[in-house]
Formats: sequence, C-alpha cells, structure tokens
Amino acid sequence: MKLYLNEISSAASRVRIALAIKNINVETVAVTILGEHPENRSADYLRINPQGLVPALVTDQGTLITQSIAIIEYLDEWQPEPPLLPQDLELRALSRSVAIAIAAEIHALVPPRIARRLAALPGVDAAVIADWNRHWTVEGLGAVEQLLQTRRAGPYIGGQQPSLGDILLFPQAINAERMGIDLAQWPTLAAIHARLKDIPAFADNAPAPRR
Ligand SMILES: N[C@@H](CCC(=O)N[C@@H](CS)C(=O)NCC(=O)O)C(=O)O
Repeated sequence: MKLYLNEISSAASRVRIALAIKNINVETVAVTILGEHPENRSADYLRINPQGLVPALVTDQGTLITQSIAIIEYLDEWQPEPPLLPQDLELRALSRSVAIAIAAEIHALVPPRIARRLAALPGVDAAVIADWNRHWTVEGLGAVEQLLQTRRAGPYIGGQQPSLGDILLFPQAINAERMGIDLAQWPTLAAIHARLKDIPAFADNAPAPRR
C-alpha cells in the first residue's frame, strides 16, 4: 500500500496514528501542500487523487481510497485488531460523531485551500485568516466538549481504548494549542488529549509544526 501524505497535515496524521496503532507498515510519498505551487494541485497528483488532498491511500490492488475517516475504517476492516471502533453501539456512534464533527465542522473550514481562497478576497490579510481559523476551531472544539460530556466514564472517547474519535481529536487539539488556544477551557477534552499524548502511536505521529 502507498500512502500520500504531508508531515504537517493533520488529516494525514490521523491515518499515521491508525497505522501505528495497528502496526501496519506502508510506503509513504510526501506531497507538498503549501506555497505557490503545491504538489497537491499538480496534474500528476490530481491523476492519483482527483480531489487533490492528502491523505490518499492506494491499495496493493491499485484502488484509491480518499478521506482520512474512510481510510481508517478501511484499515480497521482489513486488519481488525486492535479495533478502532468501540464494541458498544452507543460509544461507537459517539466516537464517529466526534470524528465527523472534527473532520467536517472544524478541519474542513481551516485547510490551506480555504486560506488561499480567503487571501484572494479584498481586505483579507493574515490577521483575518488567523481569526477565521481560531473562530471555527474554538466553536467546533467547544461543541465537541459538549458531546464528550455526554459520554460514560472511561479514559478515552469510546471507553477503555483509543478509537476513531480520539484519532481525530489528537491532531486537531495540537493545532488548536499551536494557535494559542487554551484547551483547559474544555476539561473533558483536555483530559482525554493529555492521556493520548502519553501513547507513542499518537505522540510519534502528531502533525509537524509549520515552518
Ligand atoms: N476531509 C479530508 C481532508 C483532507 C485535507 O483537507 N487535507 C489537507 C491537509 S490536512 C490538504 O490536503 N490540503 C491541501 C489544500 O488545502 O490545498 C480528509 O479527512 O482526508
């Protein structure tokens, strides 16, 4: 299998964490996503992933799998141990709710392509973009905290083991901290995040800071 990624990408970090938890090795191909001519917009990469995003996984059969959640669920079904979704149906749903809340309602509003588009609009400078990113991150993680407060006890979102929701929470919380957002305002989220930081599969696969 071949995984197209970038070290700063939080969406790719999710897949790297899942691979580490499952101890699966794949070939990786780095694709730049910043700058004037990022490789993710090149004709060569668009032939591989027409959406022009990382991560993208190409299986040994040559099938393209896009979208980090779909890739993680594919890996989980391909190699079920250790499972990345809780057995309990309600916790399973919660884990997915958190994952989708992060992917669809936070991350989708703050990637480089959104910043590039905003920067092209009149009157939008770096400060406006920073405010935009911060706004959607604070609003989104605040909603995740509310969701997490509904959950039953357990160290992680889905109970005793880290699951899909934790995998999406980790890089997003790191990005929030890098924006100077204090996670302590969300006590449940902050406690789970602190526990995840102690797990090598998470800590070793955090998104790299932007240089
Ligand atoms: N929903 C997608 C998001 C993928 C995504 O936006 N990836 C970012 C990096 S974190 C990217 O490729 N950005 C390139 C760009 O925005 O131009 C997923 O979960 O895989």
